Amino acid sequence: MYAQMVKSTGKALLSREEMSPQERAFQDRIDQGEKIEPKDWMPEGYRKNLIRQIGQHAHSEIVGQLPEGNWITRAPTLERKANLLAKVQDEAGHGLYLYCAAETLGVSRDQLFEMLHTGKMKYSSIFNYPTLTWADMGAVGWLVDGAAIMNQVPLQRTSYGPYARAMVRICKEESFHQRQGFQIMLTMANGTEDQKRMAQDALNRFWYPALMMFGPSDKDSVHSAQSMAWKIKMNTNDELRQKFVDETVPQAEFLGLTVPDEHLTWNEDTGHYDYSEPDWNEFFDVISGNGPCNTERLEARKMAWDDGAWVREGMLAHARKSQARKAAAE
Ligand code: FAQ
Repeated sequence: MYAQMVKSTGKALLSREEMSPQERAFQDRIDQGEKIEPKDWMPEGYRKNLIRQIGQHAHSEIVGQLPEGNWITRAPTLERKANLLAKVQDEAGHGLYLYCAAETLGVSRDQLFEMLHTGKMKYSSIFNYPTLTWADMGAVGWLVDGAAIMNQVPLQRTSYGPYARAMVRICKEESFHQRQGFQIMLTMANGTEDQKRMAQDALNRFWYPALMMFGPSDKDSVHSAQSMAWKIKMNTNDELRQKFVDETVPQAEFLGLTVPDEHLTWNEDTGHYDYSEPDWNEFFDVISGNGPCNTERLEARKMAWDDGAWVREGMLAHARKSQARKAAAE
């Protein structure tokens, strides 16, 4: 796995004295806020760690279409259907920009797919949970896209140029997604008793999985220290999780819904909410492949890959014929 390769370089967090002159000059560029571009020299660990993070991010966008795609045919109105369809298409686009960004680091898209399909690369834990009711479309937009934005807005300033630039458009679109989700929640929370119950149930089921999207607590995060030194990540997992809780709790109050955490309290001293941690055993179980929908999600992706073989083969045959015709004409 790429992450293991990064860890196994044994070069994480070198002091300035331990760095080679080339590594020192690279770190200086990062510290001065310069962007690193594909043809620039970069340490092997930087390249591999970026492939890992961008690749996982791309896979998350692609696998992330499945829980919502499942509801397009069952959306309650034509307007809701059009909005959801547009959102799911946006996620496909995000995956494609991110695969392009990863490709600039010398990995092919086929290799990335192979790593996804064989379980060597992860995708976000959140997409291993089922979407059981229409209210889940509200909760996914509000909470899942809300958490994604919290994480991705700082990534617009990440040190790798192609990744940072991809984030700009992605963040704009995720903001629309978050609002459409919140609007679904608002409608349901102010609807009939049954609709309000469905909205509350969706919040109950998605709250902790949304908190898990930010990754393990800082003490268990293996990549944060090096990724932050290289500005591949701009904040720690716990910092972003706290920010998400602080912004989302007042939104839940506005909806008239209850965050399913009996220990949730505003802390005057810290100026933040105190909240309960997610069940980390569940998190590690889900990212090890044992979540409620892991098998289903991967099967769906593998089937899409296999079903698309004839398109890839046709396009390659067309490219070969065009090349041969061009060569013959010359
Ligand atoms: N799920 O050392 P750390 C979206 C893994 S986009 C699965 O803290 P890191 C849009 C981690 O990979 C959502 N695995 O790792 C949308 C590592 O394993 P490895 C995706 C996770 O990288 C909305 C191990 O645990 N966003 O939702 C997760 O420094 C709606 C140790 O963790 C991104 O990918 C997790 N939640 O921090 C689409 C943003 N957390 O690789 C459709 C970019 C951790 O060694 C519908 N990524 N792991 O085998 C990041 O910011 C970081 O990669 C983190 C994790 C913060 C996710």
